[in-house]
Amino acid sequence: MSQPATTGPVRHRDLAARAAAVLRGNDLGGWTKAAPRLYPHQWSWDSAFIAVGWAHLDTRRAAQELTTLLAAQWATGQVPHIVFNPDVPSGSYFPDAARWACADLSADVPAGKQTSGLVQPPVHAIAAWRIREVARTHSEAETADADAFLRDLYPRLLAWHRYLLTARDPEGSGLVTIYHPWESGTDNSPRWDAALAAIDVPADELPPYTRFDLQHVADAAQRPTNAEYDRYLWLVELLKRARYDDAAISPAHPFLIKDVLFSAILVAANEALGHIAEAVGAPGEDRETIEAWVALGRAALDRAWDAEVGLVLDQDVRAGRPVPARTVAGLAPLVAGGMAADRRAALLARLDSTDFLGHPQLRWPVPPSTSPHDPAFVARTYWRGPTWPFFTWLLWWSLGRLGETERADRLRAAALDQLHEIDFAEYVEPFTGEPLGSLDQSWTAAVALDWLAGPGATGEA
Ligand code: 9WN
Repeated sequence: MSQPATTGPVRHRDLAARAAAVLRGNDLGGWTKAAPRLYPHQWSWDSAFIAVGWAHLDTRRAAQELTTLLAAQWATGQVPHIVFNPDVPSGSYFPDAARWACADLSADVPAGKQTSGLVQPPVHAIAAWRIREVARTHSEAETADADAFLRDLYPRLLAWHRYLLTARDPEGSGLVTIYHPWESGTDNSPRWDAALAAIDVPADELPPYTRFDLQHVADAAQRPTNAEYDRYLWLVELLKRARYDDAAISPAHPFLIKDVLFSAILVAANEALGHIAEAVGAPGEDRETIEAWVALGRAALDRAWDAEVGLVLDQDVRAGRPVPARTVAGLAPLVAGGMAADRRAALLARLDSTDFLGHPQLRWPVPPSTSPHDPAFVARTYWRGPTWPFFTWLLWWSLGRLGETERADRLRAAALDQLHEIDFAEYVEPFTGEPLGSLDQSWTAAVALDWLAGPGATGEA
């Protein structure tokens, strides 16, 4: 859809109105589907970004988004990566609730909920705290409601983070272990290529399946390949055999990776949880625990630095070696914060380099998911090159936290320029600006709303 030839504040106001319409269009009352057709369920980390967007329309609705998601939290503390919408006709998304069979296999699933058996990066505490910050700018009544929401959510968030720090890090290393590429949220990133290639899929043991995702994109090349899907589905079968029990999964699972981006998000989320703990008057003991988690995560990210690659690297636990992919995940300490001055300078230089924002062919200076210099870079394929607006938001938010205001402002300006031309696409070809994947993707609209609410964005503040 071409945009009307408006400029400045009017152009931005129009974008905000269209973003709000996307969220409202995907709203199913208490929760928001990730995309109109491709993703008709509630996704975990999408929900957190979506809640940040809702906050600018209605802070109570924003709170409800997270409350609904966390109501599906397992007894272990894990927050499932998908909460299934039981009203969606079969054939809408695969793997569906029946294929996961979580409630049949695990007693930890809350009664009446249909969920997946994986997790996604824990952005939720960050979103919960941001809702409260936005509420404070609105009214005392909204702030009081936001405080009540935080009091209700706090124990669940604490249990969620504790699960990640224990069951997902039995070594106490400060880095979270993921069991599946879907847990990273960056599904077919080159980060996972070597580990996936080492997995043999016994054709006679993998139950047959039909992909529905390809019906919703213009070109199958935008999505992961069938070979990748076979491995994704085989990993799910293995998790089912272990009845989704962490103790049973850990020793033998063929995909065990310490994910630096996931771990960095957990550090930032623990900082947010610390603010929440203070706001709700949590015991001092909790606050000390949370502070220790922050320090543990940062120290681990410091050790994950690879001087030769100039990025932090994931650690493949099974193979016993780091994963030398050049992707945005390598910039993870910028999200975690608190690094030494020389490391911070090196990471910022890397961000500005032709690996990321400084690449001369970029349509807009927003980060490609995989560096165009990585041999596995593919401009139109999912996590192998395209830019993802929600990820640009995460980086922008992180730069702001680091006090890198000018960089953050530049990034927001570029991101808004992009948003005017992509119909709230899920991801975007970095050189041509072609919108890819689903249009009207909820988290793309949500981050647009957050950027547009910020000072200067409308030209009026
Ligand atoms: C699998 C919903 C999700 C995002 C992920 C993104 C994609 C699913 C898929 O869509 O993953 O979880 O079917 O490809 O990679 O980050 O949460 O938007």
